[in-house]
Amino acid sequence: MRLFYAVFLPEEVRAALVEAQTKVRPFRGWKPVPPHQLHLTLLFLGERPEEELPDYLALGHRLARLEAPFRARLRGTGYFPNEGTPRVWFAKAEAEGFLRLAEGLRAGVEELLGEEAVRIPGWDKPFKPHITLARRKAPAPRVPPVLFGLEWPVEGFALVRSELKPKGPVYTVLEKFSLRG
Ligand code: 3AM
Repeated sequence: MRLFYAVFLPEEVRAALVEAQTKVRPFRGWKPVPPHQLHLTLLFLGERPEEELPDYLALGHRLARLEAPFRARLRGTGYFPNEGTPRVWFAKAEAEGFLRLAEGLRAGVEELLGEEAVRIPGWDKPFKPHITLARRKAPAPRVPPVLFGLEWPVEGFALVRSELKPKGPVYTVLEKFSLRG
């Protein structure tokens, strides 16, 4: 199972992001993320054996009991990579809480997997809280930045299954964890 932990977004944040996505819609090379799939990845786990699923569920519940709800801010848009040819257009999000959640999940996964954790794709990359708005599949220009002035309450996160299909990934929320710290 291809798994990741993520925060999904309330309707007003999604609406602002969908509005921003109109900037890339004229360019066929940019593939916007469908509105219901917009999310902020806390930790990507990659392909994991199904028997590990209860461990990842338990980790999510344990962390959610420790961490309190928080407010997050949506900043401007940016590109990964920033130099050269971009692959991803994203909206930057800010909150100490995202860092705490990402760090807590990482520590928990490290405890579960030990040395093997370093084999998770992207494990060595620093956590940069962002919401991917569009992926570049073919040549397409950069678009001017969009600034957001939005804050929203983050009350939970989820464990998500990602299935790679020809038309793009399909996400299924396996479990939601409500922050109760
Ligand atoms: O859409 P974002 O950027 O939040 O990029 C993938 C997506 O993040 C990331 O996990 C999220 C759900 O798929 N992801 C996928 N493959 C990855 C990899 N090999 C990866 N992150 C790091 N390494």
